[in-house]
Amino acid sequence: MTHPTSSRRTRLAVLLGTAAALTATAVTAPATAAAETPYAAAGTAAAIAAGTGTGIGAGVGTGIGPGPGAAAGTGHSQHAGTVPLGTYFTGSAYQLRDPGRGNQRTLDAMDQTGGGTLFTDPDNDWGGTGTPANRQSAGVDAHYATAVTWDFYKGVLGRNGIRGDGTGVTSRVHYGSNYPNAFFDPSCFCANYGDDPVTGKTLATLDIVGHELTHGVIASTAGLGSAGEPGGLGEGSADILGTAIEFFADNTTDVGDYFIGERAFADGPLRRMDHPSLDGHSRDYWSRDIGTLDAYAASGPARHFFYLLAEGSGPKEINKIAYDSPTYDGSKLLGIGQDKAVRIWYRALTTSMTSTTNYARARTATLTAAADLYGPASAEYGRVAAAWTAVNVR
Ligand SMILES: [Ca+2]
Ligand SMILES: [Ca+2]
Ligand SMILES: [Zn+2]
Repeated sequence: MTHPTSSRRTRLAVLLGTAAALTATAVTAPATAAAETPYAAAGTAAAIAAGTGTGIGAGVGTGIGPGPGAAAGTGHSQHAGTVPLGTYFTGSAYQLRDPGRGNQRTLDAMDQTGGGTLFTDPDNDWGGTGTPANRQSAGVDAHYATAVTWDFYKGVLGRNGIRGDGTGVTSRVHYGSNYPNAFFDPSCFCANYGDDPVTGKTLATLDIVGHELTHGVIASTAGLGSAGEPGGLGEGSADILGTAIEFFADNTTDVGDYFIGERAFADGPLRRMDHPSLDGHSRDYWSRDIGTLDAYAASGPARHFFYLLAEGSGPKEINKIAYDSPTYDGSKLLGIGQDKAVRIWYRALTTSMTSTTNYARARTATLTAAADLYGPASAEYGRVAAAWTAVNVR
């Protein structure tokens, strides 16, 4: 990637994940640039359909008069091709509401910053041809990615919803006007996604949805602050889980990668994990001043740690994308695979980290998690230590 433009820099700086952050952003950068922007294994698509499909839809129009209930829809998304959707049949129309996943709902914010209207459809086929010309299509992206996120957290990590209480979030698309950003608001337990003014496309991609909903997980677990090193670890956690969710989706249109937001913007990814500083903004390694930087720049070492732990250092091709991850001390690292790396990070996040966790304590937290999961004498434990050292956290 090339050097970021100043507008890009602005966007990086405003890509925040909380309501408070949004307020601050709205004050400093109003209507112009950015108001705010940020899953799945083989079988996810099938799982989504299987989890909600009861065959109710098939009875429509037979005169039998199928009752209300869960249904299996088909969505035409902007970023992820044709996808299955968990929907609800009221008896006369379908809603973008997923009874199989805590009644997660998706609303059209109608370019406003409050309220919203639940998407409905007469035949359970959503999104037209999957372009911004059809208002439903953005809703398809959000509803699908939110379902994948639910399935990832439940199926892989054993977490029952974002708060762990089985409740689904509300998603709002077409949030604001020319708002190329996204954020999670714990107060309404809702995630909001704008549209990129350049392309008109929604920001509700798999990795950004996974990122934002992970802010909801963080809010109900570690509670990492939004500034300093805890802020960097919070944004890093959201990128780490968001990336794992994108890989879990196993989507053939939005293929798994170690970039964040690569499908959301015309000018390429917002951030990357193998070599964070290539975005012109993020740090690759921990340094004493890192807590004085914005949370995105400060999240670089966390992202980089995760990449090194999962995939190792040096040149590597994954899903036909070339990476080359450096280390602070020139060390050569072997990865333990993304699945183990995610489990270690998630356990550390939900059992050890707190609002004030800094990088040094994150190292300790992940070592404890690796010892709990794989044993204190395991190769995994040793590689966690080596990956932190490789980003200068000792
Ligand atoms: Ca991708
Ligand atoms: Ca990505
Ligand atoms: Zn964020």
